[in-house]
Amino acid sequence: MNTQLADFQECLRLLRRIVALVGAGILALLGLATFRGLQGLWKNYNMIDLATPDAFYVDPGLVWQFYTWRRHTALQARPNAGHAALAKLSQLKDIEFLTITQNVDGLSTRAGHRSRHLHEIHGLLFELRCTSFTCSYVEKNNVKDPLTPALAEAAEQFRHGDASGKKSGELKNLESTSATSPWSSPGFLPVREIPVDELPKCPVCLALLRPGVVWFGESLPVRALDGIDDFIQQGADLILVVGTSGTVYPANGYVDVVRSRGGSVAIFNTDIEDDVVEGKVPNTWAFKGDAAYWLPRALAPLIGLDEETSGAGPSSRGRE
Ligand code: BJW
Ligand code: ZN
Repeated sequence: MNTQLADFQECLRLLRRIVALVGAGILALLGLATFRGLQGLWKNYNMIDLATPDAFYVDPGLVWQFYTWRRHTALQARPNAGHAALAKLSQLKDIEFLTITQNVDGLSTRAGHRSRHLHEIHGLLFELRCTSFTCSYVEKNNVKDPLTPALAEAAEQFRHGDASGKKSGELKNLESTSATSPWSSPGFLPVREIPVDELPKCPVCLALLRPGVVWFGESLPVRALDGIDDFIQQGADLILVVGTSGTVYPANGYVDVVRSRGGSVAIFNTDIEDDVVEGKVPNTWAFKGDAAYWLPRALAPLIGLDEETSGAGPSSRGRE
């Protein structure tokens, strides 16, 4: 039993303005890889190195194969009890609530999260943008999988739980965690070279399309940043910090802003510093374990705990 749960829940009843900052850990046990954890590899590439404009400029075929895998795995995944808990919070009438998600998988929306209380600050896998400076083509909610025939292998190799595209027996030889999930990284397998004209093209100007996500060095959507600033400046009683390493700017700044304005912090993560877990950091609660397990339980006084939020699958098991 988490010793901080009762204390958190007692305070929770008094709070009216809540922010959630969400990262890849909310879906880690669904089999989707986090960026900086042990699974943060795609083939022999560090996922972080592929999330840059430079990587796309140098080898768009490589980066498109990576995002084909990401799109495919996100389409296969289903929102979990953590997503459901935040979605329920967004639907409450007497709580002012905002979710800032760094995730690009669209799972919050699929869980029923109210869109006006949700900012997807790193974009979406299912949005496509033209790379030409003179063209403003943007396509939303494109779930075609794969986007072009040349990308079929990057998606297809996971469709049957066979990350290698080879016979299932050969999968065991992969040097990665890939054998544990049909969605995990395909390990150190070679990447195909795909010519640019076989990649997704803009229907307006025929330039290369790119995923509508925010890479390092790129600016975040201004409307989202303004919306978040407005909300936090009016005061937030609490920030829920859910499954994020807090290493990426500007998302990582929101915790300190809320705290400096008198708000409390509740951390849901498998990896939390001992001081916080031991309750030594003022106005900070720690729920160490799977966020998808702890989030609905911690928020139960506000959202109730039903089948949807309690979660029945293995993804919701808590670890303390
Ligand atoms: C669990 C769990 C379970 C596991 N339950 N928990 C120096 C040089 C260049 C740039 C910079 C610089 N200093 C600062 C910058 C700015 C840069 C930045 O922050 N860099 C730092 C890395 C240093 N930021 C930017 O460039 C941003 N733009 C910007 O700032 O523009 C202005 C500017 C430009 C240049 C200089 C200065 C200003 C844009 C950032 C865009 C980030 N994009 C990505 C990719 C998105 C597309 C995609 O998904 O492919 O966003 S990177 C990646 O990191 C992704 C994530 O959203 C983001 C955050 O990761 P997250 O979610 O926290 O995942 P992990 O893996 O890090 O953590 C998982 C956590 O879960 C861990 O804590 C686990 O313990 C936990 N966990 N299982 C609960 N079951
Ligand atoms: Zn175009």
